Amino acid sequence: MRIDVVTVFPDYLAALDLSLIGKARQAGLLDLRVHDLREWTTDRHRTVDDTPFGGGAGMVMRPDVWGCAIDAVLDGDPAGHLVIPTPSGEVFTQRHAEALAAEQHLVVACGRYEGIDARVAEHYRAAGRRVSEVSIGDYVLNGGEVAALVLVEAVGRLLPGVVGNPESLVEESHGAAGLLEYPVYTKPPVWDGLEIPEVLLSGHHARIDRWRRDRALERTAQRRPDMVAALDVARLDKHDRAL
Ligand code: 6GU
Repeated sequence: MRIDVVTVFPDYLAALDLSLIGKARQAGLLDLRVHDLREWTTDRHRTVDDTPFGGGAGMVMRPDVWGCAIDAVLDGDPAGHLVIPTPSGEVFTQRHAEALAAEQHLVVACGRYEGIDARVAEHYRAAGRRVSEVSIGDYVLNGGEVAALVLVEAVGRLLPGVVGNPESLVEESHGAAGLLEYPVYTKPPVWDGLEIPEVLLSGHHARIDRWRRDRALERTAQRRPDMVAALDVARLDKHDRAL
């Protein structure tokens, strides 16, 4: 997969050289290219923003500069999917990550200030392109760069070969079960006077599975009642329902 990120702060994305995503890039599983939006400015001051029509505080990013940048990184690729991080977007979930991981080419346009002139999204939609405006949660950041980091990591780890053991992707929170993950433990078996749940030492796989499912249900009910409400009742067993 190819991902182009366009930003006025390319250094913000340096973290994508590290860890699993950094390795995926080195291995050629992810072709990630970070670009400075100012490359596509034409004036002496390399201006990317201006005052909002209609008045109000802050600055808005100019559509002409963005149009040149996006056209350049789309590279004539009809498969290029434009992703615009914005607090006014749809809330980004694991379902969005899965859908984006199936794409061949993403272009992530990071806005700053009060955002990007709305005609940019409109222009690319009118041209028949897929455009996703996504928020990473109900709070406000100063720009789309941190959201781009979140997106690239959430999507990148789903690409074949990026996570060493694909089984790690099966049981996690926000996975197919629609539950948060159960609590996990490792050595030492006693730490600070705290023991691990005895069942995990039993070697009894059916009992361990049951215990984990109960804890996942319990945790989800406490922390995310919205996720419990969305569970498909037909897929719960009688133990689940008793909880
Ligand atoms: Cl994608 N951008 C900004 N600026 N703030 C946000 C966000 C994005 N998602 C949540 N808050």
